[in-house]
Amino acid sequence: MSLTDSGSPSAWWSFEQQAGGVLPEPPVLVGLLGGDVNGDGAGNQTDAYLARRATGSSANTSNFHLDVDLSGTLSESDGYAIRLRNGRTLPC
Ligand SMILES: [Ca+2]
Ligand SMILES: [Ca+2]
Repeated sequence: MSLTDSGSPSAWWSFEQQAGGVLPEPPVLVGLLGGDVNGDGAGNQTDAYLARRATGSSANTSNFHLDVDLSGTLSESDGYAIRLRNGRTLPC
């Protein structure tokens, strides 16, 4: 399986199987957008709000997606990183 980065600010990768086996479906596209903590495909004020609301908490199984700097705690630095990505969207 190969991984191809589109090179865009948001990340779209395509996976292609190179040898052996048959993929049951057409190639899979996976979109990742830093700062899109609610997974709606856009970095916006909702993401910033979610981060701000959780500031001061420890990361756990229900809020780990808000710990964008992977520090183990939800802090202003997470909110800042999320706000930096405000306005970005995944390509359709
Ligand atoms: Ca979002
Ligand atoms: Ca953090």
